Amino acid sequence: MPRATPLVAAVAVAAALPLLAAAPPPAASPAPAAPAAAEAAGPPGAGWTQVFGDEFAGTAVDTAKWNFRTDVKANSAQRPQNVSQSGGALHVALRKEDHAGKQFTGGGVISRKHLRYGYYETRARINDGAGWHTAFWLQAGDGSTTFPAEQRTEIDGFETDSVNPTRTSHNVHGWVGSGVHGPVTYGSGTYDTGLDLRQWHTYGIDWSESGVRFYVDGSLTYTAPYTPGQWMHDYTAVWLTSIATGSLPDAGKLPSAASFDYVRYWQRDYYVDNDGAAAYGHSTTGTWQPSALTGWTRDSPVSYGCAAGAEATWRPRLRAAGTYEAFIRKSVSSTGGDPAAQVTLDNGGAVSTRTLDERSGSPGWVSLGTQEYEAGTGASVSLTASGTGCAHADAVKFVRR
Ligand SMILES: [Ca+2]
Repeated sequence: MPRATPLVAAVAVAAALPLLAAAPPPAASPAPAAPAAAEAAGPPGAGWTQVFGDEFAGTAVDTAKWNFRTDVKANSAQRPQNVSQSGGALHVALRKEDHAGKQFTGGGVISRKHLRYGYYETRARINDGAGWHTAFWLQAGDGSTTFPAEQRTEIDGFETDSVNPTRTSHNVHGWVGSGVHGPVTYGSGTYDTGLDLRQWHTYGIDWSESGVRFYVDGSLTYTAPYTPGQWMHDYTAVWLTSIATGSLPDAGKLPSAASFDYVRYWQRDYYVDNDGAAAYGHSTTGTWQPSALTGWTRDSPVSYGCAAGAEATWRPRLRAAGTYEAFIRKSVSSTGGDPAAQVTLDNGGAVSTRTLDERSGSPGWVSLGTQEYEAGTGASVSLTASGTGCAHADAVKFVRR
């Protein structure tokens, strides 16, 4: 088990600098060898469906999937020109090059798609030579700045400083945005993997409601708590990046590259919240207003509807047929809650209803039972106000069993 140490170096602040005159085109990076064919570690357990990924098989970055990292941080400026694909992998060129006030350039890609719980995996190798920080990590943003205003969750599948090519770290951070750190950090610190990370290795992140589990080459290496009450759980992009940090890079080893063979994301459980409107499968009829009650995550809104018949509906997009246990997240207001809200579960054909008493008990997930579902959007959960008190809508989840 890696030792636990506070971790702050990975989040050092660097202000963006104005662009300087363009430097001459950099020399081409050496072509990294194609990755050896190897079995992916894959997600732990059964029931997963891959719903996002890139094998980096083509000769150009798929800009429909990816933004480029273009910030200026620590010892390097990041440039789209430094990212390429060849030999079945994505390469981030690391260069001695004057740009944007820095003497070195790195780069990376950030997924346009933002995701949440699931299993993320990449196969990567870092460069040879000191001075570079390569990472596979999750955070909001589009790569134009290190610290987007909307950043809340940061999960680092690996962060490796090339000065120590056998050492890495796995981390979870909570932010309040724009580079301001929140009170939540669960870091493993830096530990020695016993592996040469300049060679290809797989790195996995299993992010669920119960925490975050980190894997290297299929072995569980670290578990961090990150349960919904601890900090906001936003939707995050996948970042595959390399920048110059720490002591200045060893120029004699440049140009070089950090490489990523693929990135894959699998989903198993399906959450539908009321914070994303129809884009996330949530819709309402009648009048619903923001509630002061706390939702299932620290920052998840709750809304309330008081008129009889006001209805909130959550409709998951199940990627695979199978057995799921459905839940609705119950809110409690001992004076204003609806004592007889109606919960309707439609599994795509069979409909069942039950009464939810929001005036007693504790807030939390309430099971609606376990049954078979088809893939697709046929299933739904609806909450209907009885007209006595006000019904409260937050989220539902379908957990694979
Ligand atoms: Ca909510």
